[in-house]
Amino acid sequence: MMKKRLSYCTLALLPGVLLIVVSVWLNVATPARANGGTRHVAPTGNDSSNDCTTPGSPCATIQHAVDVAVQGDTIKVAAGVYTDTHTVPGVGYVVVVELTKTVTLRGGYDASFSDPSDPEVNETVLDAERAGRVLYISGAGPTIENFTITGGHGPYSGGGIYVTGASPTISGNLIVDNIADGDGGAIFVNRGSAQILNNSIISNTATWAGGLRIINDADVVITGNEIVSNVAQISGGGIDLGCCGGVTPLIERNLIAHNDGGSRGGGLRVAHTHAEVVNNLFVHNEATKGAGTYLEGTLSHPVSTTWLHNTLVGSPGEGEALWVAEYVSATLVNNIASSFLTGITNTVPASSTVEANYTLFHNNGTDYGSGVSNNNEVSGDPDFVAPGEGDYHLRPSSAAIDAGVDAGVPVDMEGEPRPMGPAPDVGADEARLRIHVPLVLKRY
Ligand SMILES: [Ca+2]
Ligand SMILES: [Ca+2]
Repeated sequence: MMKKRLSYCTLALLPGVLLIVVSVWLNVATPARANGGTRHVAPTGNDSSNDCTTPGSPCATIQHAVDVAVQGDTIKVAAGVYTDTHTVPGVGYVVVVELTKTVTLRGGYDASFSDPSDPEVNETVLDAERAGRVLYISGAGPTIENFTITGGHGPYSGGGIYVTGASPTISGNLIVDNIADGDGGAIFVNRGSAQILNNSIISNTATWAGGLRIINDADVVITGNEIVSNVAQISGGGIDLGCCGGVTPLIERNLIAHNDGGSRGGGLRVAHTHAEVVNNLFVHNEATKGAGTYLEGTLSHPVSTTWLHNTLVGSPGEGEALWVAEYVSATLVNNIASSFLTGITNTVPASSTVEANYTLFHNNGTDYGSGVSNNNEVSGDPDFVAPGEGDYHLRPSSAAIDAGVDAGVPVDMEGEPRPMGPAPDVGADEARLRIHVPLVLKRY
């Protein structure tokens, strides 16, 4: 880059004839740009003797493009439905795509493969048709974005996407209607790390963890997702974090709504590990214990969790925003718990502590029980804009506005700056400043 810039500067100073000579030399010296870094896949394509590098002659299957790709390649996939399941050699899993190299896999293209891709217009569906999982990722750091991932069936863990010992970025996908017989209907992450960003994770089912299952100290970031209507029979409807406390997964700016966690943890279950939970909106999740969230540790793997600026809304007379079982240390600052049977319940005060600061409890049967240290409580109506329509922004009359304390969170659930006005708002939304036009400007 530096060299190129230097060439332009030098050229500008040269007389015309010399300029032509140099230009000709540059043209000769610069090879035609190879297209090897980009591969192309379309339903109309052909895999036979095809390295997928020519947009006009794409490959037919994503797996073939992955197999011929090298580290760092981008594989562009055109709109259509891809159902080509096959067995991963050595592992025996049936998948649509196996990824063991660091490539970018991106859907949402039209037949010309021109950027940017648009999955809304060019829906690119990976459908395992219940023959196996959709994606199996191990030992690499690929990016998977702008796909619809559906029809997956995990014989045990991971219905849609199975990640083991890898560090993928999974971004902008619709992950819908996948099933795991065991845990992780949508995504299962074992060890490694994963960035799970801005996906819609909807209507996936499993025995444990209907949506996301994270275990064995996988260092995950779960940000900006819609995690809705996932079902677990036993625990963790939306997200289920498991063993072992070596890392602290971050759950930030997600909508976690209408998930069913069976016995424990409708929206979220955190068990035997840590979690930082920031700027999330939990709405109408269900479980026998902990409709919003269920926290449980053991003596050897206690739970330590920090909750900043979350809004938890239940169905009046049902469930708990937060159910705390044994060996939990929970610190809460600037949260809203509204319309639950019980806001926060600490069922084992002998081994668990809950410190709640600047909490707005509203419309609960009981706000909190014994074993909850409640300080600087905020009282009043959060006065959401239109909860019946899923709009949990704060009205100007909300008791949550400017009622919080600086918790070091610089944005709100939608990425707007925090604080606006004199102080941070309690809950996931920071209400936009009302603009007061100064008198002097009103004259003009
Ligand atoms: Ca404010
Ligand atoms: Ca806002």
